[in-house]
Amino acid sequence: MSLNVEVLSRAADEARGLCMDAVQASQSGHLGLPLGCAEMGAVLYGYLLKHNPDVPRWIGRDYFILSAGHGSMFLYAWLHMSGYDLPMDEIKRFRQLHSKTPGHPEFFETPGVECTTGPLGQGVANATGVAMAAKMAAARFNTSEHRIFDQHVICLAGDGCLQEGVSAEASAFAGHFGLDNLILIYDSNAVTLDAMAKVTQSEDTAMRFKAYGFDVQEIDGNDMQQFLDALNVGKERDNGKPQFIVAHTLIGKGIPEVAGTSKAHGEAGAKYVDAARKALGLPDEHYFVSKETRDYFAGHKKKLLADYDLWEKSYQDWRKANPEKATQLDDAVERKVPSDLLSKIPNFPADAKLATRKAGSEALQPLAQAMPFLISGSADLHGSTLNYIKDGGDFTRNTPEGRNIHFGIREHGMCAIMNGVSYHGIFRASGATFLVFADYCRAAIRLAALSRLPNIYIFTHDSIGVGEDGPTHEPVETVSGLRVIPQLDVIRPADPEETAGAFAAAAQRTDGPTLLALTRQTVPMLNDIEVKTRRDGVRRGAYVARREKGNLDMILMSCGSELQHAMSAAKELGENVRVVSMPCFERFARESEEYREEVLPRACRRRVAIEAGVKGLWYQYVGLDGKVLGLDRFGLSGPGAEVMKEFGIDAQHVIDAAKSLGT
Ligand SMILES: Cc1ncc(C[n+]2csc(CCOP(=O)(O)OP(=O)(O)O)c2C)c(N)n1
Repeated sequence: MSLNVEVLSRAADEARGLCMDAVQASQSGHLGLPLGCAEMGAVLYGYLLKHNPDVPRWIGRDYFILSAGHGSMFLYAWLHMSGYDLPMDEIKRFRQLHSKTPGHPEFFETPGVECTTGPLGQGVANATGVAMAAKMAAARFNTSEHRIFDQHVICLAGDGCLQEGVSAEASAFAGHFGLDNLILIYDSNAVTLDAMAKVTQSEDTAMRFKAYGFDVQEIDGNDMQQFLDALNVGKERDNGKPQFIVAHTLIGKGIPEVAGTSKAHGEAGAKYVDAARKALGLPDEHYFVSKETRDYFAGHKKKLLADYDLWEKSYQDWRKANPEKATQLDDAVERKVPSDLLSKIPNFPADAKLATRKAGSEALQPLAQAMPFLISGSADLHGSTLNYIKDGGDFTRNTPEGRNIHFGIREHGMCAIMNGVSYHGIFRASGATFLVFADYCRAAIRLAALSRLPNIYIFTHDSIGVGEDGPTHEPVETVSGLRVIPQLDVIRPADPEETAGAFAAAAQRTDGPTLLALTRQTVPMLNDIEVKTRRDGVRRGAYVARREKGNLDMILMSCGSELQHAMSAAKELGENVRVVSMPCFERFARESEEYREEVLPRACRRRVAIEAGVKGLWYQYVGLDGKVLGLDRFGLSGPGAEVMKEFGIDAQHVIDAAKSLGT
């Protein structure tokens, strides 16, 4: 079937009309991209994409990711036209409270929205992650008889996305690992927000992507046939190269007063839309979609559903022929995790002397066996982060079934790619680096939290205990900085058994990401606390590590490598002192009021907390009457134990602080 340019051109203009109406009504939002890319939207949603509007999460679909999330109305208009559960009422409520059409696309909020985008560049890396996951899925599940996974990942990005470093990290990764199922469309409209793009960029972007290992085509993005031809070439070229299509478009096309200028970018064109709508041949009726367009998309949907049925038939045959794989796939899609994970991690010897990163390495192996879809990457630090899955193999262009991902020194890219893997919906993504570099990852971690992606961050070298590498490598504010991200669990376990609990808790949490903060340095086994208590306690975020005898007189609290000091201090301070281990503030906050009161009884206000980092967040537990030991400054270069001593991170200082509280 050839492209019905006439009908789709009309549809493109009507999509323009929807965007104009929605932006005009909300007096906010971006007109430029939806207007400039309308022809491309018509080709994608009206012709090329393999998808099923009735089953948005169909595992066999093509993925379309709008990296330039500010152009959200582009997506909403085409999802609406395509017959997703996105009625016109929602288009009319663009950017209004609790609508399905939020300012920027949000995963979960709108059927058909694959990723949360808006922070520029992220979507390019997400698309890379989806493409990698699609390769991994094909390698694991396709058989010589059945190609269940045979899909393309199409990403639309603008100048802004490609200026952001994260897209460069991800694209270099995509080129290197030969993700030829990725098609990146560059909406090259010569305009950014403040000004013409030439004010800030003069590189040859096509050459840049060629250098990354992409195949490059250059087209007029407002010419539907050219665009379709380029997409088809891109889809057919299974040559180990991702595809880059430079699509020259006219930003704000349809509003001559602003088209082609930076004024077209936002909502400035809204005041001209009445005339613009007329010039496009649209009637006075707002939110207008003609019967011809409706009929076309209804017909197209029928075809999509017929294609889906064909796939479904082959899928059912595959299930019959491969029942084991089918069960695995079901489990993966449902994010099923064995409930007895923790018991699969052997106890550590009571005399073990391990860093929690090393304990983590040992905990990871049985988990990886029990969770075949867990993948583990590192930003060139597997040797230090110790999260390599033994016998898991490496992901390479020739071995896409490999479970260890070598992200290279691309922390931001790694975390944004991990998001893509999670959006794809089959694999559990874990990734590692030094904790201090979490700042490089923060934008992606924040989006994982917002989108409730079940990523696991295995971040090591978690405090001034890092030592000789000095303050550049010693996190002091980082753990607290991460704790304030909503929906992110930060777990800082105290010893190997708590580490086992932390890994199991992270694996079992599927409604959001978990960050594990692990030590570089050896920590003692806290044998005074029952193994079971240490392991299970982590799940609840905080627990009584040492119970007072007699009346409760004082509470010492801590986490990570400093819990040992609280435990030692308690011994000195007497029987009436309780120690509370607090490996995860967020988990503790989710516990019932009763449990929290049980662990930290309100009546006891003599409290001391110790953590080798900034103190602020501890005051919520310590209160005005208590004391916090930590450091509100950067660390020092020197042997780790000496740096800890220099800043008073030891049992003696806990004892002194406790004694200074008075009665
Ligand atoms: C990380 C990030 N920085 C800044 C912004 C604000 N912003 C939104 S769109 C935009 C300009 C993007 O230019 P381009 O990608 O060319 O989009 P177009 O003008 O073509 O719509 C900026 C700076 C953002 N959304 N994300």
